[in-house]
Amino acid sequence: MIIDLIGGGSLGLLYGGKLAAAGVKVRLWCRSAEQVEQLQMKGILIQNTYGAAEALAKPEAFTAGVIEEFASYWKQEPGQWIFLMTKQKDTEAVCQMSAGLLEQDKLAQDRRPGVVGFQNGYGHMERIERILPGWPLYAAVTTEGAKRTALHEVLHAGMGTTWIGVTEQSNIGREIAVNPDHLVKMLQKAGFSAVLSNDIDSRIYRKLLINAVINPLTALWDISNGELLASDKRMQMMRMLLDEALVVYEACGISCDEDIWEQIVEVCAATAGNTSSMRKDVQDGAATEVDWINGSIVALAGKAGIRAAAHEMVTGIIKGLTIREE
Ligand code: KPL
Repeated sequence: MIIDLIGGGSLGLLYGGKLAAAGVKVRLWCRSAEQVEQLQMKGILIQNTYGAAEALAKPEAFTAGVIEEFASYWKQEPGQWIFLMTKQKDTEAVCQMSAGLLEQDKLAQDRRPGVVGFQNGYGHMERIERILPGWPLYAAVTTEGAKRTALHEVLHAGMGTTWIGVTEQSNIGREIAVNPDHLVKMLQKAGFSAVLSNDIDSRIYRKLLINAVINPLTALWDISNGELLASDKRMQMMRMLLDEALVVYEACGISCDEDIWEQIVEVCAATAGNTSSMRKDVQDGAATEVDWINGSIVALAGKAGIRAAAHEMVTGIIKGLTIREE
């Protein structure tokens, strides 16, 4: 089995490194030639929170290349799975490129690899399906905590679970899907807690709430996830964002766990020292995923004919913090 992981960020390094170290054939496609050079020289090092090496994938254990090379490698030796581990904003371009893989291929139908979208937020699976109609598409939701610390190094900040499943709106996955059992076994072999989910939509909606509360506030105040719990004022803001999102969910008929507030507090505590992905993007001056996180709550509200003013506001403020998003 060959797995093509697209995106050399924290998740790409974590999954790529652990899978390669466990003997799974992986190809990691990155944006920068500099990162590829580092990976080819040093391999992938995964460190645990005690500063020890949790896994090391030697350079010869995997293939690293720039994204532009992906199609030509794939044509020589097709892979069975593509993990989309790019940010939301890059996902469509990567899918367009994947669509091109099978253009000339007479056996296209049989050779379509399974595609797994790991993005935060909501709405991406619909967009992926528009670009890759008829492909076996899966959504993954993960609670793994990871932080890239160098171009070839990642800190495994918290062990989590990865759920993989077919979303409700997907009209193809269930019939022609590449069987994911083997993939889940490979992930388990590599040390991940991975499970097949027949209710991935609930997981996506739950994660959306967690991200819609934690991410913009940590980015705005430039604090770690745990610091959100350090003051009543901060927690009131969290509660306000959650309550507004819950009104939107109810208006849309989306059900949600009764203890979602407790779950959010627990995520903050369990990832106390972590920098949320949105805070990191703001720190780096990079485009954030706010449009797909808080912006999704605003869009869902719009569909239900109501407004989500607080989410609208944080979306605007976060976008204002990074020039490239203006
Ligand atoms: O998923 C996350 C993110 O940073 O995007 C959380 C759960 C907030 C952990 O940092």
